[in-house]
Amino acid sequence: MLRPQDTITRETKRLDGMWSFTADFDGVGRDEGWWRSALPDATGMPVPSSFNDVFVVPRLHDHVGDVWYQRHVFVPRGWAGQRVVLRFDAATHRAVAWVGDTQVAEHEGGYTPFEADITALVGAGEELRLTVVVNNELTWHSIPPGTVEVMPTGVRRQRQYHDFFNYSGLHRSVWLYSTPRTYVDDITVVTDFDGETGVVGYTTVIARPDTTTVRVALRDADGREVAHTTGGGGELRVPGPELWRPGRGYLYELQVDLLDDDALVDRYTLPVGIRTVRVDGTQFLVNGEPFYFRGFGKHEDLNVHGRGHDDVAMVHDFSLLTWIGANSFRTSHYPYAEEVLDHADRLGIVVIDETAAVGLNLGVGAGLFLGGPKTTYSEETIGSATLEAHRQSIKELIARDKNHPCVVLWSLANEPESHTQAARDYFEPLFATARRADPSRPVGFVNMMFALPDTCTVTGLADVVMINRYYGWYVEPGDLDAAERGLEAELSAWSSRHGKPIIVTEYGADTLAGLHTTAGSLWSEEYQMALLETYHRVFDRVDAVVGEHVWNFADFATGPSFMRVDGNKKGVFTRDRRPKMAAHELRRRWLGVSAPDRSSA
Ligand code: BDP
Repeated sequence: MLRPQDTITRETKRLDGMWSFTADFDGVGRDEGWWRSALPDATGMPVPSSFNDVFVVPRLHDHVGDVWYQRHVFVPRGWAGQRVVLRFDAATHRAVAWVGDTQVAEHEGGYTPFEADITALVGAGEELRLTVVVNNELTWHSIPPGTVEVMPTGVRRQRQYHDFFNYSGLHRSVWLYSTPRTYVDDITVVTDFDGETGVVGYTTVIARPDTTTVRVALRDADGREVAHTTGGGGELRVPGPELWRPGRGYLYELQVDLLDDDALVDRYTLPVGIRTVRVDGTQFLVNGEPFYFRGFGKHEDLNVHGRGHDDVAMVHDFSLLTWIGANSFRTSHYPYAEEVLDHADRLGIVVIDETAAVGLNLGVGAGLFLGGPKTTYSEETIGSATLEAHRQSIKELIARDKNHPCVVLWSLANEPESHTQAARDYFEPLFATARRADPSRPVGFVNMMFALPDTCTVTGLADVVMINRYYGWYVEPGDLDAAERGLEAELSAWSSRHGKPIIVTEYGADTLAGLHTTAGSLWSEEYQMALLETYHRVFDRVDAVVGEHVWNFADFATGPSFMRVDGNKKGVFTRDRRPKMAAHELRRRWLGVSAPDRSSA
């Protein structure tokens, strides 16, 4: 799905800023038709943001149900004769949108975009009323799953099976944009090499092709044309290309022109990085060279903003990644804003792109903390309806992110139950869906400790082994000798049993910034540092390990739990992005800079 874009034939209007907002505490808005007029008791709400933490209202912080957003917008006069589209970059977790009195869109899934062609409903120069209801309830049929409990007081409470706060709302930009009536609807680019020549394969989808022809041109970063051709699909060949490499995100620009005779009908431009990704034995190859992942699992999480996208915070996070010497991260545990992937493309930061399928494991959530059902895969829990939502989330993720050179690997789920035949049956069709949607990238999922090398039924479907391990924390807490032995034994077993590259996608320890102890006890900065050092010694001894992603980049908000003190504290940075001691240790390991260091490197 192409992003809105300004070109000679297209225009965008970003609808960010203050919207009218009402939380529907009584759940009456849909019956009362709130989209038909001004929202009752409305207040101002900034978009994008999570609605939860902007106000100091506990009831809103914990609200489970519908919230309503509304604003008026003018369709520019200059858009006469154009196609007009309304686009939401994300509405977490589902939404219905109206233009005036007419419903125009309905979407399930909180982290992928959706849009509606509203040309027939609006005229250029007219003002329209835009209303959207966003619902944040997690059920057995949603990705991620959860259950909603109605308390004796009538208050609805969300039970969830994942370890981060259920931030909700319009988390990303909303757009009105124009295209010509005949337009470029989609582009897919896959790059390869033929000897010293870069090959940019492309296909296009043209809406209402009529008598049009497609002309494509590829320009280098200085704007010089390096190749061109015509046709709805084909190949561009680039002798001696500048490659997109980890650490150096060189981007070409593909210009797709739609022509009627010689007249330009539509134009869309796409950044293109020429690179390959392949798994060979226990190696993960980028451009044919072994790549080692250094970095983090992250969250889109910030004080007050919640999960609302913010360019300032994003650029700062990337700056910290560079400072510490990270070359990659995982979009744990949901697709991140498209701006994030654009920036990773530009900087050459490698991304493991994950769906929002987290918590498909009742052995952990229900068994340990929540009570309730313990059979993960069943029609009463994670069943065929969940599978359909999951399949759709994979398709939408790949449709959105397929052209980003930074994305090298799809992660279909985080820590699902994966030691049973039911798990294998559930995941087989999902791997097939991902491979059909994108034959060019490796596919995997993130394994948790209940499924070991000889009992995991799903790893056989994956190209890489991604595992989260907490030796020295949840397992053998405080005993780093035992942790070292346990981790090494397990990694060696994964290596000999599966012969695939291993990325340790999570390892870490909760750490209270400022807590120092000579004994290096749990929760201290000393312990976090010692634990990371222990893991690193082991990683360096196991050849098949091709990546280390510390959990987590920064401290983040969670739901209430006796295991959490004001959120999850496994960050190497605090929530306001100050380094803990371990950050200096990572910088030493990843960049060779001795800690602490005051140079501007
Ligand atoms: C892992 C989960 C992650 C949690 C982490 C933790 O993948 O979402 O935040 O554990 O417990 O199991 O800190």
